[in-house]
Amino acid sequence: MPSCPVQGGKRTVHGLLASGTELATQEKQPHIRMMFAMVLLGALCLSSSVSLATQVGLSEKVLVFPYETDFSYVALIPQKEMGLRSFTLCMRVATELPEERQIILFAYRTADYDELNIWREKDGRISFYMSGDGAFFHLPPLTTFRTSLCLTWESRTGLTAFWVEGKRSAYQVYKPGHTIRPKGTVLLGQDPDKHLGGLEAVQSFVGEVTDLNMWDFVLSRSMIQAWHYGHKVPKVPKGNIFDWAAIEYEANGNVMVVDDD
Ligand SMILES: [Ca+2]
Repeated sequence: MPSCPVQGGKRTVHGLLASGTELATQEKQPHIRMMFAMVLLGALCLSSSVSLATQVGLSEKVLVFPYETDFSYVALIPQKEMGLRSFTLCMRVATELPEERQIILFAYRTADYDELNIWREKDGRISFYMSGDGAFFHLPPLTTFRTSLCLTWESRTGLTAFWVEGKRSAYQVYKPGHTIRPKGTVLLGQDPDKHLGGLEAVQSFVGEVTDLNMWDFVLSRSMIQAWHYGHKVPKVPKGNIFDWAAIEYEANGNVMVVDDD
């Protein structure tokens, strides 16, 4: 299927394949079977381009958000509920957006709260918000070249830091005792002002994201540095909330999944 890059969509593709098999066994005529095959192929192409079929796995792939929109996003489905008292979140990100432009880099929202949002602010600082006021960091600027960016936070102490190219920022103490609430939605590309809505083009992400991984604990310095250099298990544990190689996601709008060349 050269013109139809289906990424192994789970629910939709399985459903279509199952019904296609039933039809094919009922009808023995070869040309009829061919027709079913073509219909099935067409349905698969359609489902990959217009629906929110869940796809699985982005190993060696990059998400490209080519335009500023208020509708393009990728929803990420976590492997476990995100009621969190600590985490490490890592991704590689590149953008051409001008320096003074706000950019949403990661948004996890429940019905009433921005649970875990990462921004580049208008003044260039990188910020981290959990349900209210944020923590702001002066980091090297995001550019057209990929930056490896991690964020760690631990509720017991409140210690939080960004890690750029494997190097840690100064710690800040942010919301000790806080718990991130479960049962929300993670979006890349857009900041929802309400759960599953209120998207604004002027805050959208334009650029590339790859290798996003998340753990429900704070990785050690050596693990974060190993991740930065592209190492995997056993030097870096697999993400137990998001593991890029096995990540479940739903792309909407103008988002491209391309080979990481
Ligand atoms: Ca907003």
